[in-house]
Amino acid sequence: DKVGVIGVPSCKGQSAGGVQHGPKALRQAGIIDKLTQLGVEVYDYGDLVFEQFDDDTPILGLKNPKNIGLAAKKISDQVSRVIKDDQIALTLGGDHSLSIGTIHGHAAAEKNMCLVWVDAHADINTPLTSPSGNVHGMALSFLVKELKEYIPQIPHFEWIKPCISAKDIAYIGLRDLDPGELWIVRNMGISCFTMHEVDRYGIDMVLRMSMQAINPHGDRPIHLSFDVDSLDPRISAATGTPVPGGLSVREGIYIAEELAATGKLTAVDLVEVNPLLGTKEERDLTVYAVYMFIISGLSLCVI
Ligand code: DIR
Ligand code: MN
Ligand code: MN
Ligand code: MN
Repeated sequence: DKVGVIGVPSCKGQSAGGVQHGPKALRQAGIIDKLTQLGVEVYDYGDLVFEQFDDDTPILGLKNPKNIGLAAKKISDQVSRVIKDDQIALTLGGDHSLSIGTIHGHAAAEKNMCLVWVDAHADINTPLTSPSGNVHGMALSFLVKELKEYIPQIPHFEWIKPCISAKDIAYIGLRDLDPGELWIVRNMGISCFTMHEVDRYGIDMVLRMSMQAINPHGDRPIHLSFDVDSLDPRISAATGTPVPGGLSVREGIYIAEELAATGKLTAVDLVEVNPLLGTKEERDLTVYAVYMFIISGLSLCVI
């Protein structure tokens, strides 16, 4: 198995400084060496470099449209290339707005892909429902076909074509939604396993139900978009929007292991690690949990 690593030092999809240092912190933890030692063929493409535009006026409240829209195009092209080269695209973020690019690029390379979104948040506000104007909380809204008529024209976002259907998405770990998001999740037909379902059924059954919903024959390429704030803040304090009552380390890692074991994992996003938040101990624990998640998941595919 081959893995292509793409660093995405993005931060303009949210308001806390520091999340752009996520890729560096994860690299320094030794992810690439460890994967290589375990027999994974790793291709490291380094960090994408984004031109910075300071004159970036919000549109309809949406902050940094130009920086984010242009970055997403670059991310999409890179992920698409890596997947077409038959590598698992491992994207190290950066804030979750980067998944506009990774999912768009994945869908361009693999028409039939499906998506598992692991997060405390649904990240499906439209520019009109968003209470914050932060694009990391809107990423999915630009990609879901059924939401097309609800999305206003945003400069630098015109190229983004909705590429995934509501029925091809499973959420895991949700526990903090805005009113517009709750309406969308209830009415659009996205499979949703909140922390309540994780408590009730256990993570293994939640994964089985997720796959039954979006990938019943097990033949579709899988995109795993993992926001570190899905984990409980006792583990992942070094993130911009921690929410109590999250996944345990093992529950998080179990998701990576099970999806890797399908042999169909094609893209993984690892987002919202912010090494400037929390104490040194908290930051080290957050990074170590992500390290374990990636190693346990991606080394399994060679066993
Ligand atoms: C909130 C927070 N729903 C928003 N979203 C976050 O700004 O739209 N996503 N933190 O990770
Ligand atoms: Mn989140
Ligand atoms: Mn998120
Ligand atoms: Mn494999």
